[in-house]
Amino acid sequence: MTSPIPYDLWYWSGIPGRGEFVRLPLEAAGIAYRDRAREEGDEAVLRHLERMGAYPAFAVPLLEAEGLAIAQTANILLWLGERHGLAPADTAGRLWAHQLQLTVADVVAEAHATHHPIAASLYYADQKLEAERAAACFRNERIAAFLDYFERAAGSGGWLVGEHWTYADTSLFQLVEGLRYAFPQRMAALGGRWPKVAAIARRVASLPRLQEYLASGRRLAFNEQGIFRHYPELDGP
Ligand SMILES: N[C@@H](CCC(=O)N[C@@H](CS)C(=O)NCC(=O)O)C(=O)O
Repeated sequence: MTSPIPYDLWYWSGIPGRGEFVRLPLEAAGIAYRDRAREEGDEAVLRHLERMGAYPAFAVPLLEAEGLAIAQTANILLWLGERHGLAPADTAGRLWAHQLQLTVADVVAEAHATHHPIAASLYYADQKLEAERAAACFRNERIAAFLDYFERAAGSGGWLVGEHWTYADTSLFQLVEGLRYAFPQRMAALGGRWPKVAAIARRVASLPRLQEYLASGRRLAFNEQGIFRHYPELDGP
């Protein structure tokens, strides 16, 4: 069921970033939304965050929908899951999808820390040596630890949770895409280690509305301003 009034998504206009974890289920479910920074520029995001009244958000993504202002990616998805049936309705299933999303968020934070291990406010060039050490650990230990986990966690119905796609699946897709972009050599070296994860990612990309979205100009390419960045010196087999 789609709201007659498009939702407002606030997220930086030039990167897929954490906003993409919200865009994907909106797009896959055909839920109308306005990508406000892409219409009005990133300054509008800053102005909006400064002017929020009750329930201010510290950072984007921020989704405003049906009188609510919801921040924190996993929180937004928890709400979308409940409101639009993009996750199981029962407590155990709802918490399971949320738990998987929080784990995706952990990987996202670690992936960001590979190129910004000291501080997000410093340039990459100013923390390059530390980044090389952080990226080596992430590449050699953490990618496999997390994806082994998602492989174990995947259900028998062809998706992470239950018999239908949920926001956990769209997030896993985006995570795998991001890791492939940032660490192509390492991901290739790990090859077919995660057949269920790879199948879920393929299934997500084949969802009819997502096929259309992924081929459209609305889909932002990964780049070196975002969370998943490809710096050849941070990759390796
Ligand atoms: N835990 C938050 C993290 C939000 C976050 O760090 N957003 C970034 C963009 S991806 C940001 O705008 N950060 C500004 C800041 O931390 O000052 C979430 O998952 O939504």
